[in-house]
Amino acid sequence: MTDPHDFDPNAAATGSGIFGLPFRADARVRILGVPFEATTSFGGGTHEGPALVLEASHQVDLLDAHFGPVWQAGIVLDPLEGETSRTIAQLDMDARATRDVHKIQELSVERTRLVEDWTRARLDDGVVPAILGGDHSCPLGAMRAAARSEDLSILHFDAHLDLRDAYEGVRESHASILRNVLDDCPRVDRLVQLGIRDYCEEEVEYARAMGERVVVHYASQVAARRFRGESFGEIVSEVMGQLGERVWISFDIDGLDAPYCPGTGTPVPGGLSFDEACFVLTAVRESGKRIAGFDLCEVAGSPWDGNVGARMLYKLCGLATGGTSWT
Ligand SMILES: [Mn+2]
Repeated sequence: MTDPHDFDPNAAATGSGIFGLPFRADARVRILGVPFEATTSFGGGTHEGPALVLEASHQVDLLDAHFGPVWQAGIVLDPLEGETSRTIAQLDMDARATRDVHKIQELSVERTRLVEDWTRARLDDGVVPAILGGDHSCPLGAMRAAARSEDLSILHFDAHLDLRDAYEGVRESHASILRNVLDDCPRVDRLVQLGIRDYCEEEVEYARAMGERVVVHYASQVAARRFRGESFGEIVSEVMGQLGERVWISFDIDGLDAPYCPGTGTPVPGGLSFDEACFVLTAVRESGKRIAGFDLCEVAGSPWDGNVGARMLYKLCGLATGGTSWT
């Protein structure tokens, strides 16, 4: 195959690229694997997330149920042995080898700088940047780059608020990511959180103190509204109204119910089903919002975890490129 546009989407995946796709210089989505998990508190393995998702991606059928032939837009995962991912992998190894929180923080800051530089270059190129973690501290630099000169709303799927001031002494922790984004990025006008069901007092108070800038849809409240007869569609319409016109999607896989992500660092029962999460993504598309970029984090463990992660990644690519269903 010489011209990557001649790619046959009906054949079994043969290429080694993500989703079995050939490399395309004109790909509209560029993904950076960030194999970093220095601050994962319980259950390791998220530094292997990019490799796990890459391997599982070869079994994803390319005509997506919600977003159609997403592959046509071109999706490229920067090589995991490429310079940026390799440097980050080394930082991750150094960070996991030490118990010194100052050292972990220092290495995390360097990781964030690399991610920020990479993302800024992709935005300058006019392609959609995507971060594939790694733990949820990984996309901080990406959101900073995306919110540098334009307003940005963040749609955040997670079991956790991730609004801690610092966690285990490390500012750039997975449990502090959204607080860091709010602190570092004045142009982030809105944070809307879904799937939330595991948090501490400090975080709930912080979210409240943020006023309209932070909207939390606690899973328990969403469930109660549905039990009383409101439809999920009505609730999702409300969520769309809370987001600005330009959106970053930050997707911690543990926003999904635990059976979809048993190997993730901190699985929590309850939360979104796969179908519900897909419904939210299609609502974002239908609302006509612009996707600035996205991240998918905390995928770890078994081939099943990789499978779910790869399928969600493909849908996120579909949303980012405006794909629509064929059925
Ligand atoms: Mn989480």
